[in-house]
Amino acid sequence: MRRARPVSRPLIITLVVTTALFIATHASSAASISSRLLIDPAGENDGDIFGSSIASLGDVNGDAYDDIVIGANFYPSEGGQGRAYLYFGGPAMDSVADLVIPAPPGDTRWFGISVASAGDFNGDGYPDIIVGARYAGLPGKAFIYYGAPSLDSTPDLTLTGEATGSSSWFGSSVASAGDVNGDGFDDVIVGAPVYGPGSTQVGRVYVFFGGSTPDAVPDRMFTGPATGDQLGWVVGSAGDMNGDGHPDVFATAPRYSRAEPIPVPPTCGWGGRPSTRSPISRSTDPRSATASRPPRARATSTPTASRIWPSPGRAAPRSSWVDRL
Ligand SMILES: [Ca+2]
Ligand SMILES: [Ca+2]
Ligand SMILES: [Ca+2]
Ligand SMILES: [Ca+2]
Repeated sequence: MRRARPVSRPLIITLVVTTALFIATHASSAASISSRLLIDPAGENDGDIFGSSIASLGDVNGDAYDDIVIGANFYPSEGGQGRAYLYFGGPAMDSVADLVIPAPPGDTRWFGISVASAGDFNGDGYPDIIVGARYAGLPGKAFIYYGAPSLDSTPDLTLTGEATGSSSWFGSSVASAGDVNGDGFDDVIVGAPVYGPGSTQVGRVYVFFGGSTPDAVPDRMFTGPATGDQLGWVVGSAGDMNGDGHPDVFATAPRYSRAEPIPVPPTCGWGGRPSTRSPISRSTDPRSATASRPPRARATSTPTASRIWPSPGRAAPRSSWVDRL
């Protein structure tokens, strides 16, 4: 099993101001941080919203230097399809994009509204890239590009939101989830914050398990419990919050209302781990607002799905959710 190459962790501070990227680096101690401009890429056109998203990718091309991706979801201008740009690190790095990723053919509006590392989704040793396009049709899409010394701008896997007859904004948020199910392949999480039959906008987030030949079928889904919650505005890896050796994930529901008649207050994330107990079907979980498809069978290491609820009397965050895979 090949894993992602370790990513160096220099102290890097990034600041995006309009179309300029400034990176401060070189730190021998917290008290002696100096800074200098490394690169300051700019968008191709006024109004293309270059810099609306940005992320570190790790070393996607295997040259031992970490790389970044920047989104411009209005490219060429407002109402356009969008673009994403890769900049390779290195001793001779510059502000010229090393790979321009155009919006894939078809209706892929707002391509680049979210960008992130996908971890090593296909387990080939190179970190991969995920780019969201929340107005790619009504459901929205997210595209995964595999890293390689000669990576290209053709998506290797396309993830599509659910068809409900209204927008779901699938791809508004994307992130690596880490290897939540412990199978040796990194996984991704995608948010669809306005998902909801009948435009209820409960929101839903999806976890897709990586693999040597991964598919585009979501392996876990978590749904906001009430109309207007918009679960999935922000998604990401939470590290290993509960110390069980498996990375956890989070998602936010910024429109959650305290006035909602929810019998148990929400908590804040999902913990990944291989199954050591009987799975709980969300379709029969009375706390689920929307029945979910049953988990896809895995040959090994099938996670479970059961929510972690706060202890009686313990205050719980109101803007996010906790659950356990
Ligand atoms: Ca690199
Ligand atoms: Ca990879
Ligand atoms: Ca995995
Ligand atoms: Ca954990």
